Amino acid sequence: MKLNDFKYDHLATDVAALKTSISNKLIYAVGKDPIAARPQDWLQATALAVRDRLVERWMKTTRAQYAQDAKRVYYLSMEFLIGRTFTNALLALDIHQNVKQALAELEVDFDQIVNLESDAALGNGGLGRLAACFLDSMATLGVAGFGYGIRYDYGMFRQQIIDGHQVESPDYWLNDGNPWEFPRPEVQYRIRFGGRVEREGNVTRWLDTHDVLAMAYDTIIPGYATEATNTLRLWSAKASSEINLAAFNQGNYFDAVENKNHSENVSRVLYPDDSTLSGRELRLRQEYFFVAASLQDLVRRYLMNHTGFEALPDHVAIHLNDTHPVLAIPELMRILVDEHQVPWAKAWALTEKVFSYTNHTLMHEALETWPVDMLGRVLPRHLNIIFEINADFIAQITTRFGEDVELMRRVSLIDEHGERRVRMAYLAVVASHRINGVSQLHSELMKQSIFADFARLFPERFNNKTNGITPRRWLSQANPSLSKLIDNLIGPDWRRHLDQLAGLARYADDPDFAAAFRAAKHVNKQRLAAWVGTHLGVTLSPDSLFDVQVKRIHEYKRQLLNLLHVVTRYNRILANPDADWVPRTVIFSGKAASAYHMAKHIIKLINDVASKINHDPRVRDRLKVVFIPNYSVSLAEIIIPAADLSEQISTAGTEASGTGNMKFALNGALTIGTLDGANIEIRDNVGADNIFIFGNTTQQIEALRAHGYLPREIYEQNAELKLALDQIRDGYFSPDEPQRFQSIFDTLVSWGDHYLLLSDYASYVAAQDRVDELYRHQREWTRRTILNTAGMGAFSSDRTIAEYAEQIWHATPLVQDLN
Ligand code: 26V
Repeated sequence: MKLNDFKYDHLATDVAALKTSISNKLIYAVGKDPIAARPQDWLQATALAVRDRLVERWMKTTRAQYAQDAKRVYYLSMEFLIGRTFTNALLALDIHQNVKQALAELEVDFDQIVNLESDAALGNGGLGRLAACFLDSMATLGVAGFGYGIRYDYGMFRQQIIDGHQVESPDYWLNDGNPWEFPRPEVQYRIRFGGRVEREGNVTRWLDTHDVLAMAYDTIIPGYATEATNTLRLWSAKASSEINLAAFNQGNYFDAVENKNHSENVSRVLYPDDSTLSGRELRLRQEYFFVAASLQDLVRRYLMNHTGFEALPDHVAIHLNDTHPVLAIPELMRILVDEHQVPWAKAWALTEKVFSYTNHTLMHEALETWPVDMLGRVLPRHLNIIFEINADFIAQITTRFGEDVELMRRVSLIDEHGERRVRMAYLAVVASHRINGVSQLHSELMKQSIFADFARLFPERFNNKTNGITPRRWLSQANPSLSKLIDNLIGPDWRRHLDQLAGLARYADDPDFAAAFRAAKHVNKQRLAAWVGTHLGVTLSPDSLFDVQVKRIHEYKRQLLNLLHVVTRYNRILANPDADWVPRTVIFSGKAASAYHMAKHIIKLINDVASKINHDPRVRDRLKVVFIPNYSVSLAEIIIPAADLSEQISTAGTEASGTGNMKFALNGALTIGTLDGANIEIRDNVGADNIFIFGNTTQQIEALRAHGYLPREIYEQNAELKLALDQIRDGYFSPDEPQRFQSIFDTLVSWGDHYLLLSDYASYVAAQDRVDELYRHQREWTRRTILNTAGMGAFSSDRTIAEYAEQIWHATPLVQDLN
């Protein structure tokens, strides 16, 4: 058929057209009579109607990419923490009002159906959410970016709090279907595992493998205020032979499908532990599974209009989001050398130009290494290739530095202490032309610590790209009341040019604007209070100061330090009930990895402290503590805009960047924080007077550790701290089981206090006193919150992506002429 003959409806976005589309979808796609349709059916129908309106731009973008032979950026990530898509799509199409109106005319409650959408929670925390913000910004900037990852059947577990304990249950997010994805059964690749390697002269063959199929599912990623529209392609495992026919014919139906189930397990569930590497074989198989599918896919796309691989780095950039996709490196070498007979040295030169890598943590427990034995069993050819890369690298070092055996041992891709293991981060560094950290501090520490030798070997490769967040989701969508206020003052373009928020600064002293800013915050606090009232049956006063710490529960993030302040405040209130207290609501939310016992114990302690304080009649409205269960992207969108105070209190040198810190400050919360990660850059941008900085610096922390840190002395010398810790130890908060929190006491007082909470306690409590003092002066408080929002322009992920595109990927945005 000629393209000219091809006709389809160009879909309008006025209310009448939307009404017709939604009605058609309900009847013809969902198959429901409007009389019988449930809200869930209306959501499905509306989502499909909205999705249709994205498809046209999507196809135009794909054509433009081909026409311009654009350089594609492939962002490989084990995690994409997308959250909900519906309102995001409405914003991209600028049809929020019209859809709301169309639904109203159909007598459907817009807010009700919005809240029925389940989150795509295909990520643990910061790293996965960053990947989602980056997709949004790549599309918005017109970078030809593709996300590649895994379509987990089960995302991040659901957290319930039962009797104060975290209880996990599976997150089957696909229960109601996923209207945003397009299954692509025609896009399937064979993924090989196991087997053996055979060499014949120059030819290497990988034989007798056990195969799984990877099938593509595409999700549209719309840009904002542009027609540019990208793709997130997620892979789902399918058994390579549906059923075992021999078993089936003998009537063994269960045996017949067993192999199918086994193969398909590879994309079954997201690993929910982001604090330690458990080294499980299934995780390794997941990593290879999605990397191998993605590389076959992108090589096929490249070869569609290029011959030979000479030009590969001009058209392909592959970004490794942490080490999880690092097997892409030996996989590309295998494709080039074994399948396309590119000479090894040539293949390596291409590989180095194509790859770049971001490190997201310095925590030793989270750095990936895989046992050589396991890797050899699962991926024998890749292990050979890694050994060969290592041999070349060590030879290169020898040429440059002579036979420095210590150096070789330190930088080898193989850790030879005990069981031999492959160091994935080193492999990433050796193969990437650019390596970045995620804040200025983190990028410096990375060069001084885990990659010190490599920073000397390849100084030109190391650079910083401070994280950012998408203002579309994290201000425009999450905070309509503040967004409207900003629109009225400076117009709507800040959504695309966040620097324009600087224009708010000159209104910081304007009493009318300050009152409106405060009112917007109040609306958000009421919204959260209503949510908590409905879901948890706890009454919160929007007039109290909302003090919020939401993030994964981890010892280094120091939720316990926050809790020590809470207990201290409680004791002070009891000791001095008639003083003029600033009422506070302290809000926690976050998940603990299921195997991380201390983190789960911290959750129990938070809940026990909350229950004691909230039920103590002497406290009344002066202090409330709540733990909000099942933290998620969509909960963050309600919690963060309601915060007055943002808790960013990690031990200096441990939080690589943080991105929650940015979301809070953008939404007009003041930060109480350490000089860690991006907090430092937030201080520089919002002004040191407008943030509560406390605690030891990275250098001071290092010095304390080096000179024998003695937490017990601090405990003995600080009466308020001692009281709080003794109460925790003696069962004051756990009368039903007085010993319950002995181990938390011991961790801090007797076993070294690894994250130095006690060394920062006094300074933290003093900072909290300054918070109270300022909050009493509402005008001054509000002035500073305005200056926070105004100062956050630099933390748009658009800025971050522009830097990546220019300095790492060398990818110029598409020329967008789609009309
Ligand atoms: C680590 C691991 C380790 C073992 C296997 C499973 C697994 C899964 C995820 C992770 C991720 C840990 C790294 C991470 O999330 N880092 C966070 O990255 C954010 C974005 O750059 C940054 O803002 C946070 O400070 C950093 O903790």
